[in-house]
Amino acid sequence: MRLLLVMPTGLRVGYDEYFSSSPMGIETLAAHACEYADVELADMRGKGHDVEAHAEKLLAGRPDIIGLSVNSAPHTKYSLALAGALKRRQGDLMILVGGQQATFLPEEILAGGDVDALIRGEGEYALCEIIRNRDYRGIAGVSWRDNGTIHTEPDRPLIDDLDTVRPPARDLLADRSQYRMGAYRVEGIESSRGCPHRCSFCSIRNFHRGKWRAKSVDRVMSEVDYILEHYPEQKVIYFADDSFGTDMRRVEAICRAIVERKTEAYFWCQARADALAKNPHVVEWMGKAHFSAVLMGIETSNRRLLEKTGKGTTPEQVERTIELLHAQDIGIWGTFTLGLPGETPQDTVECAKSIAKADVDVVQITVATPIPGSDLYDDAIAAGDLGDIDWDDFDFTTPLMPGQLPKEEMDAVMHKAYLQVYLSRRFLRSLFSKRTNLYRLRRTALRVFFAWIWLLIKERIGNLLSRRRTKPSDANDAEPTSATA
Ligand code: B12
Repeated sequence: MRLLLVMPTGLRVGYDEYFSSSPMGIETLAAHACEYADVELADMRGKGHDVEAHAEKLLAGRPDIIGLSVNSAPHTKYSLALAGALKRRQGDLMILVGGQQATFLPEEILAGGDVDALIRGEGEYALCEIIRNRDYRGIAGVSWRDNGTIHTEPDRPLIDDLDTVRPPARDLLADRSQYRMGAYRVEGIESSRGCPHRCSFCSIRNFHRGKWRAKSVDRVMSEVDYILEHYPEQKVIYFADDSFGTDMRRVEAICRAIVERKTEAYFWCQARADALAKNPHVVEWMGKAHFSAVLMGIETSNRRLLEKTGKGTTPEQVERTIELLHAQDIGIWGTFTLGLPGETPQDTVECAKSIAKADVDVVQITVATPIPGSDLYDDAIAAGDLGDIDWDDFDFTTPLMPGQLPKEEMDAVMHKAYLQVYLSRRFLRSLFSKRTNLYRLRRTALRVFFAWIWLLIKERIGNLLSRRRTKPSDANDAEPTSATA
């Protein structure tokens, strides 16, 4: 039995070119499935959107089953088109789909008729059962299609002991040079799953049914040791958890264990401001353990809007955390959200302006997007706000909800905010600071920023040229140009 697991390409705006980490979902699935099948992995990110050429390539090894990881909204349209192209070429192929986005859209994904079955939630054990049975019917956690009828098997219980989840089969994607952000080579570790909080814009709570589960410190460290041993190059190890700081005693234990390793590697994680602000001594341990960046959802400076998200953090906690992290020479990758429900056009402009005032080292601004599995999505569907959905528009820069600024205005506000951050005197001066991690991170941010500007310029030029080439009569049939094409 030959199984090919595929990480589809996603955003058309070029994200994959400047930050790509290895697809840990399919690597983890492979580590389990290889007991029952010959497994291969394909990472299609950053390789354009030509589904016909991709299908041709993927079928070269005559797989019996192909599994697609539809992990974010921007993967959806490409994945469904790819499934069609695969099925047309090889009718007896079994096509499976899973992932964060797919889990919440079984009917829509199966309705097209090219995908045979969809695995909701964690995929390790359901996938192994499918391979063993050579059938997807009757397996918990699976939705499948038969003659136009969609069958929904009961939910599969969450994996109780995460230490039983095997480490990702990194060896199956041997060329890891592409997994980097700017100058940093990155390797990820999933040390926990889920998040106990309830932010209106996030889907993780529903994906993991409100539970947060963690691997043991020993188990986490065995993955750290594997990476240190097998990838000796200078690198960042990032914890891909949604909320690494949920148990700060565990964070301290991991940091102590890292310190014992005396490694040169850097560490990144994603954590909330409240957890860090309340535990300064753990932040000190993070400094000792060589953490060089923390991704933190700052969202908005507007207290009313922040409260409405249900996130439960405060602007004061954010400020305190920035001070604590900077004191340890740990950079902050701050993510900000514009267009939150209840935000007026004036609020949007003010929130965008305030981003430059936060002393953050990497800035990521997104537009509030109603992703499936989130409260925003449920509310938007209930209100009939989304109309005909084009998943390519769910790129986190396109306003989709009523009350948000129109695309062109939102783009202008966002671009101005980025310029105000990265060209500010404070930011540029800090590039020469003595705090090594901070200036390294800021230089990387600046490089990524210029790469992004270059992509925007290329996109604009492409749009202009294609408009010129398109006669007015067939303007409606014109394909949107893509920066990655
Ligand atoms: C690390 C990460 C990234 C990394 C790399 C992701 C990657 N695939 O390599 C980076 C930083 C590049 C990234 C980028 C983006 N990400 Co991201 N990312 C994550 C994060 C934090 C961890 C992913 C991970 O490795 N998990 C660990 C593995 C083991 O779990 P998994 O991938 O979910 O796989 C399991 C199941 O889903 C399932 N499964 C998955 N695929 C398949 C396939 C089959 C066949 C089967 C049977 C099962 C199955 O089984 C697996 C094992 O249990 C997740 C949140 C999360 N905790 O998962 C967000 C998340 C997936 N990302 C998200 C988003 C929005 C994005 C971006 C669009 C952000 C942006 N604004 O640009 C981009 C998209 C990039 C693109 N190419 O399109 C959202 C997606 C929500 C949605 N519905 O759209 C998530 C859920 C975070 C969130 N709550 O908002 N991301």
